Amino acid sequence: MKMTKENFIHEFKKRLGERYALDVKDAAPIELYQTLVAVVKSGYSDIWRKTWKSYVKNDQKQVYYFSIEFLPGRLLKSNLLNMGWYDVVEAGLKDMGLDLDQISETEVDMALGNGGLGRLASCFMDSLASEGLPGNGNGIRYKYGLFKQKFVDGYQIELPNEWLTDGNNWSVARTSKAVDVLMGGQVHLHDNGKYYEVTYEGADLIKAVPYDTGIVGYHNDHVNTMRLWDAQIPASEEINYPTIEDRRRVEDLTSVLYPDDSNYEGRILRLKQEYFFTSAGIQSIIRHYKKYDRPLTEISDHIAIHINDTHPAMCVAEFMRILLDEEHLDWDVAWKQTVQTMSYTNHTIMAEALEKWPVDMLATVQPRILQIIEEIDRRYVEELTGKKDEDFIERTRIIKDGMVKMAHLAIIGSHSTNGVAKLHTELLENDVLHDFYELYPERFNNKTNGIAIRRWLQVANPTLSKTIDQTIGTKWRFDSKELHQLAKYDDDQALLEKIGAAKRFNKVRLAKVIKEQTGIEVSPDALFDVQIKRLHAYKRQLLNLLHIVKLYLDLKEDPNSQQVPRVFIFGAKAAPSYHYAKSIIKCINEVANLVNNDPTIEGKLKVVFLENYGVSLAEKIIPAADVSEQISTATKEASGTSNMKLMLNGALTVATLDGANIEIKDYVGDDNIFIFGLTKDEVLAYETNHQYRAADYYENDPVLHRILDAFVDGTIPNIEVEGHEIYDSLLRANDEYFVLRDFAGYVATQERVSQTYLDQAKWNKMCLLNIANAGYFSADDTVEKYATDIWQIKPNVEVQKG
Ligand code: 26Q
Repeated sequence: MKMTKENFIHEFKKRLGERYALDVKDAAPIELYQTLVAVVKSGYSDIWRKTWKSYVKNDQKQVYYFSIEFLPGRLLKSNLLNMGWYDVVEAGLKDMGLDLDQISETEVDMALGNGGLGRLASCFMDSLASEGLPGNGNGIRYKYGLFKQKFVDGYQIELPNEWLTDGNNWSVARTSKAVDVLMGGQVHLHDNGKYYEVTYEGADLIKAVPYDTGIVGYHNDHVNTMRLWDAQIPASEEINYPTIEDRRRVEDLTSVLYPDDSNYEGRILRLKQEYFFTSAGIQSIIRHYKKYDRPLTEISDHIAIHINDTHPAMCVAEFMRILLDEEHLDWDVAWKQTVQTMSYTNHTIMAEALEKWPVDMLATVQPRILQIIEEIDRRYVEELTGKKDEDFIERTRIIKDGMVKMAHLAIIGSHSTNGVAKLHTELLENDVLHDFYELYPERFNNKTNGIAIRRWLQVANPTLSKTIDQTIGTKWRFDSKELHQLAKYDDDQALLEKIGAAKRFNKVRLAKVIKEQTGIEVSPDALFDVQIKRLHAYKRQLLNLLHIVKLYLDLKEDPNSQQVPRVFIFGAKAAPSYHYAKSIIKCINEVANLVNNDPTIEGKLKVVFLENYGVSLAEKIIPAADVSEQISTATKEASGTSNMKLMLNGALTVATLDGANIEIKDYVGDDNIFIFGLTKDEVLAYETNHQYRAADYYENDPVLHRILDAFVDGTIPNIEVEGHEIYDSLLRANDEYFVLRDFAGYVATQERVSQTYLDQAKWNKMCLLNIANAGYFSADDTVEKYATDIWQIKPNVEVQKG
């Protein structure tokens, strides 16, 4: 994709004229943005078409990544970068008196995900394309993205996120590729001697319309597709949807993204969403496969389907349904193809997040799918009877006590189950899924998560990127493991100073954002201590808050006590129904008010909770972070991915030995990370022996005692209710996540952090070594491992890399 500055300017002006009959100087930001998107899209559309054609021509095996969430954020800069147009377009705009940064800010984030899982899916989309791999996304085009968060009196309130109001400029509706999804009603089977004829009575017919977005690979003339489905009323069915309510029922299906993560609620609409995008995706895959007259008995040689967490686990049953009911394959033949085609990633071990759906509910949503799951379950039990004891079978079967266990369906119906970090996979094998590991050891494997280095370093942090170019050249931009070359320069004072200067530049930039959004003044000389992730008890934002309250009380007692000024920065959304998490938000906001407005603190301590955390805000916070808080209770965070993004941008990690933190530690070495807290074995021991008594820590540690009292004695104002809730969760409910147990270790570690920060040369050296080792967490490498070990797909033969 070649483009010169002159051609770009010409093309841009021409389109602006055609579209809006406007000159550059008269155009509004949104008009400039939409014009730019049109130019960019026309720049890759031809290659998009050719990429797809080449898959067909070469009969390449393709993977379809099924995920109920995708969280791409903004696409403009990332597409420009991947096309190799970034510098030319930036310069061309500048010549016209325009600013790329400013135009880019006009783009509304595509926020069709909650957090880690959805963002991972989007990093994988970028990497699949950039590796030239034949990979497609399959998901839901929600009308409303994840809610917009506002704080009113320190409380979170949720506003609708109407991201489609100006139309989404990147996607194309492919009405001609729509498929029909059947839901509800009753199903009848008639044995005609050869197979069962299946008829549905009183079912709803829903038209699934795909919206395709091009996913541009990095400098490789390769564009993949992310396909998101919208639910519509079929024109022929007007008669069956006579009332507004009837029509609303259909539209509601793809209206909102469920805002819960790590905690599932058994809502029927959610189950319908899961079936809707699963069925639409599977139908369109099989329809396309059949166009080329290949036998369905070999389909697993040509396509792979990935189940991202259990949300699309009905893929297993839907695939079987089509092979059985529509293609009339024998059960055993169909089952073999299904298991060979499917693979599954687990993202959590927390019991409350594991999906279990009532049998009755599934009967209402899709009775035929329930029948097929019942038959899979029956055959599973039959097969194991006599080989395994009854307990084992009852523990592992799919349907138990009137509930369908989706993880069991995904594991039994696929050839691969993977965890997302070494520790997490180990826990799956030895603990949570141990029975299945015993049964199918060859199915289990680890794939440690990775991130799109392009977005999280090249796009988000151009200043640091340039410094890296000047030191080791630009090869790292194609293979991020090359970042390790930086390690050789760990005594190069000039470079260390430049790294420090880049950080400072980004801190000034963030300080401006903070001032604009909150009115709070922060000094870029202070240490920026960052915790950005969903709000959840296990992630322990509360531990961070207790430390802040300690620093505040110390400063009140002795104004000279604290050495290093710190700015604590939070970004976090709580699920709207998660009461406790919302109380923690309120408490953080009230502590912030107290600290920031206390003149005796004199800016030695600031607390900033930025509203509406998301991908675009992350792109501003991460490059400016000095410290990365990764402090979940060991065993609870499957992997984490913000830990990788922050490390890549030269933040030093304060961490428990949880998720991918362990692998970060292994790469950077003990001297370049701050580790504290209970280990996995200690946590598991407490959870079995029940010998933890949180109150002991309150009673025996006077510091902790005072801090906790501050939540209930008025020291922190305006949290009469929430302060007691938190106090009670720790002392009465015995502190489920061992916050008090880990507190002393955490404080001691934070003191070491402050001491280290005083020695800027040492600090910058540690930053450098973190950047140098972050290249090992590239999603490019992660998807390559999925491609070889799980999907058995190869890069497009026509791709030229580099
Ligand atoms: C399920 C059923 C009904 C409603 C909602 C849900 C639901 C939605 C989202 C359940 C879970 C999620 C999201 C989970 C998630 O983001 N997990 C994170 O995945 C990351 C990528 O692997 C890991 O890095 C994180 O450790 C993990 O918490």
